[in-house]
Amino acid sequence: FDSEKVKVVFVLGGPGAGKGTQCKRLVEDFGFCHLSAGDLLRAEQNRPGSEYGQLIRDCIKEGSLVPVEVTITLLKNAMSDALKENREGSGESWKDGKGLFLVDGFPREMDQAERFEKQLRPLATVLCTPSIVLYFTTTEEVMLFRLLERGKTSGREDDNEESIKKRFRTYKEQTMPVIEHYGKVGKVAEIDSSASVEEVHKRASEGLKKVLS
Ligand code: UP5
Ligand code: MG
Repeated sequence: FDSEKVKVVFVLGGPGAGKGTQCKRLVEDFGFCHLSAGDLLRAEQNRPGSEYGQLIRDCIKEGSLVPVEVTITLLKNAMSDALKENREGSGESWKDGKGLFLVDGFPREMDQAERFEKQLRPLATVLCTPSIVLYFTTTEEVMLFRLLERGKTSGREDDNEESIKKRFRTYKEQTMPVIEHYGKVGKVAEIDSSASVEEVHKRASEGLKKVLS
């Protein structure tokens, strides 16, 4: 494994667009390292003694963004751990050592994108500039339906209609400009994620191969 060859792909799309589901499938096929910013925040929220627990809980419920310092520190630690595990050959992060990070649900606003480029890219001597974005898109109707369905069993405090509406607003106001930015300067693979998981997976694999080539 050569850390010089680490690559980063941002996986973006609205709440419930299917980012997490598709990342899992891509990991099964290709052995990438999947880092979900939302999952890292939820884990930190539940970590006993975390000084950020309440702050994260409040932001997630309100569908607003957790201060970037918190998220970027969690991502940085997770990236360092994955790189270290890989160097030592002990980790599961990249099963076949392809050295590609799927960063799911981040960056969610331009300031976060800039912080990532400055603080985290150098850490892994990460290649691929400008960044590659895998962008899952479907209608709000579909996303709302999926999230309400999931909410019946997920236990996620933001899978209710009120929080979902707020998440949609944050996404449109703060995250869409990030996607437009990378669309202008780099490679964005836009994938219609309205179809079945299987069909979207096919499109995602093709889209990823195209943007990586
Ligand atoms: N499903 C998926 N694909 C399907 C398909 N093709 N057909 C039918 N059903 C499909 O999928 C959602 C649901 O839909 C699942 O039940 C799935 O089975 C089904 P999932 O893959 O989980 O979608 P995803 O896009 O990952 O949805 P998620 O709810 O995770 O999106 P969010 O972006 O809202 O959530 P995230 O965890 O990234 O962030 C949560 C909150 O954390 C944010 O609102 C914010 O408050 C905070 N946050 C930050 O502050 N900063 C960050 O950098 C990141 C998060
Ligand atoms: Mg997710």
